[in-house]
Amino acid sequence: MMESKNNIGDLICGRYRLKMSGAEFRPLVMGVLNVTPDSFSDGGVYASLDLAITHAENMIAEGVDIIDIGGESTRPGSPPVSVEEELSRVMPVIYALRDCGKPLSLDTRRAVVMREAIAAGIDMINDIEGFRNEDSLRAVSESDCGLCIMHMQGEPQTMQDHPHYVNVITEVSTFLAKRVAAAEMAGIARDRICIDLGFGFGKTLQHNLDLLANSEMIQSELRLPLLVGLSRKSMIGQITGKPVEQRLAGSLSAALVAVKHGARIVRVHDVAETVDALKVWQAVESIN
Ligand code: YH5
Repeated sequence: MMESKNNIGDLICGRYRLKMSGAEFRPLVMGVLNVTPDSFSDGGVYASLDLAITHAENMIAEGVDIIDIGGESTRPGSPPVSVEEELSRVMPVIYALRDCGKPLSLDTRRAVVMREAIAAGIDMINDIEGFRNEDSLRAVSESDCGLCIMHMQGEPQTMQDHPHYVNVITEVSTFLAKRVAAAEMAGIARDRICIDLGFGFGKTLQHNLDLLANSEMIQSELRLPLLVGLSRKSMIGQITGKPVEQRLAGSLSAALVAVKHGARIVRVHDVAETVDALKVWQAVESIN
């Protein structure tokens, strides 16, 4: 039988094997767990370990599939966080959630932080720099954790100043293909990798929309599962005219649009609402 263009193999991440297509597949929800005291998304409420754990427990009760722990804010204007500070934020959370029953992802750009998290049993590393630092590829190659390889143009502090592409679709997909090849060269099996177009990371609204509309094509060309992060982002604000605290409806719509365009994993702040939206999607997808 001919292999369908939508057929993407399972994603191996640490202790877990996640189905990415076929009859048992449903789009997965990655819940954002910020442990940054300066985070706009939780206003410092989750600065303490106890509150981060409570947030994680709530997400689990709401049906989260993957928990994405982040200790470094990459918002333009956020103060840089030292390695020690990042470690002191994320490591206690990783230890506390280690046996929560859900795959744990860590949003970090630092190879030393990756190594510590891998030693503590993290299941996935989510690197917004796409593992461009060769030391980060070495860090993950010595483990069996999953990788999320994301595209970003420029650096977080300045990336939204003048985003520029001749062809955003080919530039982003070529970048991802090169990073995937580098990961494979470093001994990382392809079935450990998912890709992310990096919405809002050095992109105008038009760039974001072009990428979203062409997500399915990029995913089928690279033949790797696509993870999409649109939740609460400026793009939603630009489209709806709403401030960050009023972007829930826009974010839910964006999650459904992403899934319509092939996304296998959606990274979101509002887990309960996204799980419901995707249940409605899935009810129609799984007839017969
Ligand atoms: C992502 O897309 N994003 S952190 C600005 C906002 C709202 C939210 C102004 N880490 C991604 O969530 N990892 C982040 O409003 C990510 N993909 C992956 N893989 C930025 C963020 C946000 C930024």
